[in-house]
Amino acid sequence: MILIIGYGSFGRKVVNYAKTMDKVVVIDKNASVFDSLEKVDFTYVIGDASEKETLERAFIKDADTILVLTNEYEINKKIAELVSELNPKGYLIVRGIVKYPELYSGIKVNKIIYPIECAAKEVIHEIEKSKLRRKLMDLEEVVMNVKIRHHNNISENPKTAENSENGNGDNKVPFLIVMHNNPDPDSIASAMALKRIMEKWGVDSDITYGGKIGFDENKAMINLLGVKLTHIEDINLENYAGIAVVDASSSKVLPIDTNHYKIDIIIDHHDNGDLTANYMDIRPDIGAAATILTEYIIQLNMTPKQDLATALYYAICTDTNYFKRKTSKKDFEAAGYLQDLMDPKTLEMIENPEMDTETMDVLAKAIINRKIIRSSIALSYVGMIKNRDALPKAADFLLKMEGITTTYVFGISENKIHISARTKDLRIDVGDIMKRAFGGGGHQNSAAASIDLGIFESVSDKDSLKKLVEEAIQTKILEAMGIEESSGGEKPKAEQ
Ligand SMILES: [Mn+2]
Repeated sequence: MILIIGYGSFGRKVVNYAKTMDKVVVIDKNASVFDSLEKVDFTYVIGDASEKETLERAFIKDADTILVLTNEYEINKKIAELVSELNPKGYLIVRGIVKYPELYSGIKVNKIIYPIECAAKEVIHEIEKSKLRRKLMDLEEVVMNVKIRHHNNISENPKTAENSENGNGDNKVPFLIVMHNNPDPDSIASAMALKRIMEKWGVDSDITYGGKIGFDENKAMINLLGVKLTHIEDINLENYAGIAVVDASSSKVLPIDTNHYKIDIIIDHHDNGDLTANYMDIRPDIGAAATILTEYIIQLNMTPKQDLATALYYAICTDTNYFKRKTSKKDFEAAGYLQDLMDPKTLEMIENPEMDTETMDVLAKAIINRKIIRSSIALSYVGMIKNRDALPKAADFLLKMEGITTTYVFGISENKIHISARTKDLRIDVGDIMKRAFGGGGHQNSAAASIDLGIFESVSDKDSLKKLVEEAIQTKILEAMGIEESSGGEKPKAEQ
């Protein structure tokens, strides 16, 4: 039972909510406050709650929660004292007054609430929402302006319009959404979301990318969710009136010449970008661009369909490394919202795609050919490879071996030696090692590099090539790690 003392304007509001939760008993000393009630759907007692008799009439001992809400602070204090005496186990909530922070000192009160503070916080929350609303109005305006520009282009240039009717439908679509090179789940999901938002406003868009779709998980995501992407090589940029960029704000990672093509929209969460646009929402404190787009979708009252919800959820998971990397409150909120809407079965299939036989071969070779240095470093040459994505997988895989904390896996593809490095040893920075040894790069725990095969290219004998490459790469790595080769190896064969 909830006992509420004080049926003024504030008490009344609280009673309205509380009666949906539990049985409610109300005390007020003024009988007239109950006069206006059309229907009495709670018990009330008329009397002075600072008197024991009144509280007993209101079954004080049965109350689980007691709220003291009158606006007379001295009386609230008196009541609180009496209540804590008569029902010491009840959860006691009292109305506080900012001016008298010490009012309830010495009384066992569980929670003091300040109605004005609560109202102010709610107002702040609304201000935040209005900012987002305003932002989305700006976004809509930019999108609509592109639509108009596109329409004018077609009417000014009837020849291209004709072409479009003759099967070349490209210029029927005003917007191009550009993802960064080698797009990751965050950029794919963000592009999907922006496309849906534009659709809501009646504007069509195509999604493009540069580089390639690496990783089986990303390929599975695109296939299972039916995402339509076009490679930049198959896109005629001149056909589009507007360009939007998601999950990127740096010209270095985009497949288009940003000096030549003006960007209309940038939505990103990376810092240090060099690009600008009419509409920019760049928030580096957020863990994933998908979080920003989820916020948009919620604000626009669009309930995302299962495919989009799954994509956005997976994007937030991967970009925050399942909430272990930089994750903001907003990322958790967005993921919480999406969790009810996404499809866990599809997600499971995306996260555990079937492995192709070549990747399995590379993993097998990485295990068989491994050389262990100083009992914790594994180096492995896997020979000729078709799919470079197998290297990071093999490097990850070797890291699971007992005692191994750092791995380097390398192989040859298209006249280059590719090296993938991983470590779980915090004292080792493989990003730095790859940079110093081969001019590569990456993070402390994962990095990669590629170098030209150079003079080795002329070596046609497989075994000699293996020996030469293995030796050259190993020497460079150990040198960059500051390990003297003669003292490091456990298999003498590896050191000759
Ligand atoms: Mn991202």
